[in-house]
Amino acid sequence: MNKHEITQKLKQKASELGFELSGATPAAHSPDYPFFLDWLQKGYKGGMNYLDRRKAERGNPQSLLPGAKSIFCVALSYNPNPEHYPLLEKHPISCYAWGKDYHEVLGAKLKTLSDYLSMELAPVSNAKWYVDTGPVLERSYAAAAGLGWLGKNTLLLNKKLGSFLFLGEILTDAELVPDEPVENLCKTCTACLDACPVGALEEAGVLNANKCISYLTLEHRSDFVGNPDLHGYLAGCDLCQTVCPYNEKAPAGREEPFRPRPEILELTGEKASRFNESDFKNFTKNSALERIKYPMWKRNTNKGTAI
Ligand code: B12
Ligand code: SF4
Ligand code: SF4
Repeated sequence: MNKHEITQKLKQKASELGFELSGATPAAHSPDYPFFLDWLQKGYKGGMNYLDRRKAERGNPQSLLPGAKSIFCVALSYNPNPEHYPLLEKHPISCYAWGKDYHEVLGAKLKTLSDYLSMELAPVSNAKWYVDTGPVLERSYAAAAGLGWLGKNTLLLNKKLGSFLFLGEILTDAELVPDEPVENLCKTCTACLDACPVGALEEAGVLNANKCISYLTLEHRSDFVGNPDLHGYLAGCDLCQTVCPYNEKAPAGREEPFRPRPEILELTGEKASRFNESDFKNFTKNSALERIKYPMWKRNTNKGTAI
């Protein structure tokens, strides 16, 4: 099979698996890598030391898969249903964690896709897939592969589907036909910069994690320094996405497992603050929230919620 056929069949399979977007880009150093290094140097990573530890790999896909020629990027929408959209305004859990853990959902699909590539389409090739946790500049490669552009809130944003998208990718030593990046359509809009209540978006496309509610609730492991306002959030933050005009127009995601679990629909601030460790474990089981530790949850609930 030639590279055109392989790429076309891979895209078709990605679509059959439910991925709304897919595209390919060469497995080269990302031109955005210097921004990443600069970002680390400014201390904007907060306490996420894992970003520092594997920084050399993040800039070089060859170190992850020697001989890699292409990166096949995919996106899966978790944009809420219209009936659940009003929850975005007050729910203390960000909608990325309303349903099943996206690492599991995308991971299962990517494994199937990766096996299809390396066993059927290009049988002598090697492939490695990642969702979120690998040392890959996922947004930069997804943008290079034409899945969307990097919005001023730093999120990968697609004209039709918005930014409530999870990303994943397959590194492969098979050659794929690359896609072209798309135009950045943020233009003069500054809705996300204006909406961030804590000034975490220092400038367009630059997020300072030390101030970001998403970082503070999900990633900051110890007691808070000072008295940050979490604006009613207990886990994650959606404020710079809910205001984005492209999300307003985007269709709901089709993935059933991302719909809110009953425990999410029934959650109140009072319930959340009364969870003992075992309630908390049940509540977070199989969701992306499993990464939060109970002391972090208690710390966050002490700040209060809007419901
Ligand atoms: C660390 C991390 C975080 C940190 C830091 C976020 C950040 N903006 O950097 C925190 C904990 C705050 C976070 C929060 C969230 N995250 Co997060 N996170 C990551 C992770 C693991 C690494 C991102 C990273 O490297 N950041 C460092 C910065 C410098 O890199 P970058 O944002 O990718 O920026 C690139 C470009 O923008 C460009 N660039 C940077 N600055 C500039 C400046 C200029 C002028 C230019 C031209 C270019 C440029 O170069 C950079 C390097 O490639 C990725 C997974 C991955 N492996 O990539 C998920 C990821 C970015 N997160 C994701 C999600 C869903 C979220 C949340 C929505 C979760 C939530 N609801 O709370 C929020 C969104 C907050 C936000 N506005 O970004 C998704 C984003 C999907 C999408 N549509 O973009 C990812 C891709 C995970 C996934 N596989 O789906 N996250
Ligand atoms: S996730 Fe929330 S706190 Fe972080 S940049 Fe966006 S609006 Fe600001
Ligand atoms: S709110 Fe406006 S500036 Fe921010 S990402 Fe969306 S279109 Fe771009």
